[in-house]
Amino acid sequence: MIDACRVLMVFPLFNASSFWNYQETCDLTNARYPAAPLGLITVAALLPENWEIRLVNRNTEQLDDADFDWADIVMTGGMLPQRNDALRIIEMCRTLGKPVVIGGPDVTSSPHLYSAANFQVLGEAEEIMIDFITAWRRGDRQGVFKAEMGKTDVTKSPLPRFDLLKLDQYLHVGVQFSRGCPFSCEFCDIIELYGRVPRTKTNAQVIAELNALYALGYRGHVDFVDDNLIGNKKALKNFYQTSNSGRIQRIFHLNSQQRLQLTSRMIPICCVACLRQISLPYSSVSKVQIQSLWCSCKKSRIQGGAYSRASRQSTKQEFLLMLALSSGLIAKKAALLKA
Ligand code: B12
Ligand code: SF4
Repeated sequence: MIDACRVLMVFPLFNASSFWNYQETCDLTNARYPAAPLGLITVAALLPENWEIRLVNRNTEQLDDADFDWADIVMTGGMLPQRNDALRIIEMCRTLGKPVVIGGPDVTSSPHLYSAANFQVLGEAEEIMIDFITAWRRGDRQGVFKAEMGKTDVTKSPLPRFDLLKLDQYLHVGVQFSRGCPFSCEFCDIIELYGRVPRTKTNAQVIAELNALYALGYRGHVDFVDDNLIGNKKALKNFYQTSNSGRIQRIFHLNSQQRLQLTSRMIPICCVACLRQISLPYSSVSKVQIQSLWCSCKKSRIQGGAYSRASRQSTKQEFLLMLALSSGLIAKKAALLKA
């Protein structure tokens, strides 16, 4: 049995032209990249404790030959706009004779494009990483491991290894409450990757994640990276009400990306839980519709900034509406909720 193992985790570069790189915002705030690699640090937490792990994010730091020399194995992967660099990393590994494992949403969607990797871990890794570890310990040097889509029990998802991050390099750090979405927008991969039934972590799990960040000295923004945060409104409401009593809500600014299924009841709950900004991506709607939506938000005294851009995934228009929940509104809604 081979046990000790040095794992080099490499988060591939995003395509340079992406709107989501927020280059100017990063320049203004001295951040190197907006978001941290939550997928890889979750996988890191699934590896045996005695395996050594080094994480290099190609969007924030240099990857050197010395990193490869150190490693017994390389793990990489990400989403579609990282594909070019992920393939480059696989090529480097092949040239240097290092076994490479690829995982994440892009290889799950298009495994045939990544056939040069030694191992493919397809889908959510929580319940199948153990199969890879067993195979590696047995001496296997190639294999494909596939999770049943939408079935992974996220209540068993480990606390991500936030300690592997250089927290000052990011605009925000992701925390995930749920996976899966009950909707089926035609351009979106979510239901094929994570299924139609929202699966939520327990409140204790998410609070433990926020506390872990706090214990590491992190005081910045937390981004709730759910596919559809309000896919299971009952669970979310329960979570927000639980987190309301803790110190967390006063320390962190929680951001979230979600669809406008926010009922008038959900907005005050989000406010009380200290959710400061909500991004609402819309597809297949007209500019007139989005403007009228923005106006109605303003009437409710929610400050908004609207951005529009052409969708990369379909020929239809895609809009992003940012809602900033002001502190005055938060206080007012909090008082209303308590009354
Ligand atoms: C937060 C998020 C964003 C954020 C931040 C992104 C970032 N840099 O982290 C923002 C809003 C910026 C964003 C933007 C975009 N996103 Co996005 N995003 C997400 C979201 C909702 C969560 C990502 C996350 O943190 N997940 C939590 C972790 C734990 O899950 P995970 O990454 O899947 O990791 C698990 C497994 O995949 C696996 N795994 C992951 N990596 C690895 C590596 C190895 C080696 C192994 C073994 C396993 C493994 O193990 C993990 C545990 O199970 C996902 C959907 C999702 N549920 O993941 C979409 C998603 C990744 N995004 C997607 C897309 C398309 C985009 C955009 C292109 C959208 C657009 N039209 O502009 C842009 C591109 C961004 C860019 N910079 O160019 C797609 C990718 C599809 C694909 N097939 O690759 C997804 C899947 C959503 C969808 N609609 O289907 N995104
Ligand atoms: S609501 Fe969002 S996550 Fe759900 S299918 Fe539509 S775009 Fe995808």
